[in-house]
Amino acid sequence: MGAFCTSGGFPRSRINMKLKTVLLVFILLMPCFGSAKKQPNIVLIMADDMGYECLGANGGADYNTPFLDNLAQGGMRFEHAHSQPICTPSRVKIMTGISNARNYVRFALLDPRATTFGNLVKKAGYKTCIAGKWQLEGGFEGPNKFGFDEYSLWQLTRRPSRYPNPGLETNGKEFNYDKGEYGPDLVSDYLCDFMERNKEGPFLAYYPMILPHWPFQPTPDSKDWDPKETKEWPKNKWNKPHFQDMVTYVDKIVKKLVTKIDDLGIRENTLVIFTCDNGTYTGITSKMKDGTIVKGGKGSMPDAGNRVPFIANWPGTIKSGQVRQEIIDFSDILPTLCDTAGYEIPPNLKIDGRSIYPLLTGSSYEQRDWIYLWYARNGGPKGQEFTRDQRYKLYGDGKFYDLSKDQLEKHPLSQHALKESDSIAYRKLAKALSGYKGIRTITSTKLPGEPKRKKDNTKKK
Ligand SMILES: [Ca+2]
Repeated sequence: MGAFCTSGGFPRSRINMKLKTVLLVFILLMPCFGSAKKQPNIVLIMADDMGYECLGANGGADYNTPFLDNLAQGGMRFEHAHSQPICTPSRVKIMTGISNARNYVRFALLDPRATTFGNLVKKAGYKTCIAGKWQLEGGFEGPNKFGFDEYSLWQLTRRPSRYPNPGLETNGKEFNYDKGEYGPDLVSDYLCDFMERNKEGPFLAYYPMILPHWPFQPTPDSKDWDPKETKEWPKNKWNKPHFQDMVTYVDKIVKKLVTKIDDLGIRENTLVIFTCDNGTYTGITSKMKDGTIVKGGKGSMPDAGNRVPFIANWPGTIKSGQVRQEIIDFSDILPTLCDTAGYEIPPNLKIDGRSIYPLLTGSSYEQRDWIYLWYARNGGPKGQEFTRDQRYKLYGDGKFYDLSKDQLEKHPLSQHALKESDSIAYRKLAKALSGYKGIRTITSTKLPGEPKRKKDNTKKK
């Protein structure tokens, strides 16, 4: 508009000069803008009840996980990653970056006062979505309050079937499916759609999978799949072949998501993490390629309960073919995601985790000497606890193990007859453990101001 060109009464030649100068500065700065690091997308996938032994890349012999094995080969695979022994404790820890000792209330609840990686990464400008299993209360608004713009979840407001013909809650509405749909297909379709709509990024897609948790029953790829099935199978029908089919389906869905990321042309700007919330169901026994037999240890403190698969893949940023021995803990995920997003965690959150972003990206990383785990399924004042490194483990009750010789923890070492190397480890872990003395201040399974609960659902068998 002419009015703009002559506003302020400047002669036209002076304005032209100014415009030229501005243009020149802009052109000079262009390369800087062009090369500015784009915030990467983050896809965090967490299987449900799929222990370390269920991954071929970890040496598992009973499962077919070709895509996950390739994903590990193309990036980083960790041999010492630890979750909590069951669902809610792990979900709370991974989402908040804080030890259960400090913020765990009870099973199937995420404290409404908690801050999650969804809340933080959103502040860094990310679009956020969660799909899969919720089981953390909070109603239709829960996922939004915890920082997720969108969701498609099982077990948010009710507990219908999760596999064939499931019921889901998607963005404030309940949906009931009855045309042979499979829950894991639906929630992963939602995530693919979310990524497509937000391919310009940055986005966070958090996928706490529904699979391969019991009930062990046919997937759409099983010979005996019945699209008319509406029930979750009772325990007496569960079997290992169906569990194996379900693990194969986990692999298939991860492939679907990563292929989608490829097709969108954003693979090199997307960090993909695959892990699991706890060990395998106790009724499943698996063989390793070296002949070792592993009994599922869900709900327990030894490795079979909380040592989990962990893969990080990011072509062009994470060097391929790495197998890492650093020990990592579920509280490390939140700071890692914040670091990836370039978001500084407010110090008042008092995170227990340590970011592994420098390790992923090949920068200098000060590895953990130990991790700490506190666990009580139903909350309350007292829990089991241990500190450990890759080899040694010391429990709060004083039991001390050398896992390199005794992974099943059958033979505690006598503290009075320790070899020098055992003794050094013992002192280190005892000192770490003493740092957590008195840390548990949550003594009730009720939230402050919460009305009397009817029946505690955790008492259900
Ligand atoms: Ca679980």
